[in-house]
Amino acid sequence: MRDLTLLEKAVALFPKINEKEVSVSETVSITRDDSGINKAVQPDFRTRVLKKKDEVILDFGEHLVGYLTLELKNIGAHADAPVLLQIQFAEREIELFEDASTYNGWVSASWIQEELVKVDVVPSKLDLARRYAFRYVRIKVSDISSKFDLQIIDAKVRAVTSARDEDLLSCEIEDSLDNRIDTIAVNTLKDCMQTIFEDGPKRDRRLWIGDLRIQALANYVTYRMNDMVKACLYLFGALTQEDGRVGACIFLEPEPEVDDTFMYDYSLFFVSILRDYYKETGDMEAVKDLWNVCKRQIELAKEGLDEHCVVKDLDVLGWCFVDWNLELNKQAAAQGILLYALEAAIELAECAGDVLAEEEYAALYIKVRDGANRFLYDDKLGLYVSGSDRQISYASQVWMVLGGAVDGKAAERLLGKLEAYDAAVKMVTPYMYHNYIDALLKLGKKDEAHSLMRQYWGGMVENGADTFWELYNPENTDESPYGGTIVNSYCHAWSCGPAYFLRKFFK
Ligand code: RAM
Repeated sequence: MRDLTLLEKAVALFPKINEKEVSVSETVSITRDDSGINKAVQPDFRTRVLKKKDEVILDFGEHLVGYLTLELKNIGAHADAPVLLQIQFAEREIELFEDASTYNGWVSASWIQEELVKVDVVPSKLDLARRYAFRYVRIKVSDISSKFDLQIIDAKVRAVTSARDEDLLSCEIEDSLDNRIDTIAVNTLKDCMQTIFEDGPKRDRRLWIGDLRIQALANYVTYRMNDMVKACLYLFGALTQEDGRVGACIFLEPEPEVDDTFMYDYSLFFVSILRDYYKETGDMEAVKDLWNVCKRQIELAKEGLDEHCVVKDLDVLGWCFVDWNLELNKQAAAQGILLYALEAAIELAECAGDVLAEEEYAALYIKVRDGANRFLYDDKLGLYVSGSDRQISYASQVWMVLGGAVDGKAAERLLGKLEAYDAAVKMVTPYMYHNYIDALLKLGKKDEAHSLMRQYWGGMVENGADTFWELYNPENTDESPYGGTIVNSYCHAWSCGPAYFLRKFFK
């Protein structure tokens, strides 16, 4: 369904993209041995005379999103054949050691940040049309005529983001690790802020709702581009699926369009993002415009309940997202997320003056909570179980706490038991860790929340992160749900949450 009025409002709120020219910080070599990755400064690339198979690695000193321009010159005879260049872009050094030809995963290999370019005329300026996300660029002369050599006399990037440095709220954070984590989280958010809040500028470069929830929270304490959050909410509200369901993500080009993927949790997060936005801005217009979209999401979520008000389990991958752990059963987490969204819907109903809806949701909340505690709670274990195999996971307990199925001391006991339960299915993304930290904060466990954030995001810092990653499993740093780390994204929106936690709770 397309609501053109909402769509027009969304497009009118799109931010301007700011551009900044960035030069190479250093020319480097990057090698790998048993001790890990070694980076060494090399003579400036401009001084190199490149023959067949020679290469240079440019380090721009920071993670960027943008367009590369190379100025090329021939040395020796007139260019009598095209120059064949292989250009690789990497967000992290490790990507330079991956072999694209061996990738065989289920996400398209076309995301791999690599170009093979033929340059017919040299000297010339080579402008790469595609936008890339990177800190490093490796340029290899794959082939060149023996009659001339190549010199790269300049390399520049036109870096783009809609975030403006001058708008960033300043924040004094004394502890050096916290300060570093905040800076990296802010950079992550910044590079994902384009016309919309993108999930990752390397891949998928589109508006996903689960990512938006966290980006919006981080935005409120950093760049405060609240109209951009509003634009994204209106896009989701304007472009729903045929039955009025909010889709999991939106494409912007060639025309804004909703994806055919939907996820039980992602559709419901529309309600909580609008509630957070309203709390932040007091924007009644947005609540009025989008209230019916919220109501439809609750109606559709109800269709997924059985006679005991328990979310019916499905084994189709992706029916509900929750985390990128492929073993995870999603039923109990979905139940908790429904409760979480119902709480937001009750608040919004009150502010929209929709008394009937408010009463209906309050009654439904109690039934869904009772359903959780009667049918998804194992008395003996003292933990929530999920699916027919009664799986125990972090995600299930965390979402039950966040949804309020359990609270106070009982919730503290639940999380204590969880930590002692070794076989519990673990979390693999910063996205799910974010929710765990949120649950600890909800229970007033500020110190534990803070130290978990330092430990987990600090692990990425130790691994040299310039921006935070899509996936980080400390127990398996090579983890990828896609069948190969070469398509993992290393500047991923849903990992920018520490900026929100640090600035709002841990100062
Ligand atoms: C990944 C996307 C996005 C996330 C979805 C569910 O592929 O990059 O971050 O929201 O999965």
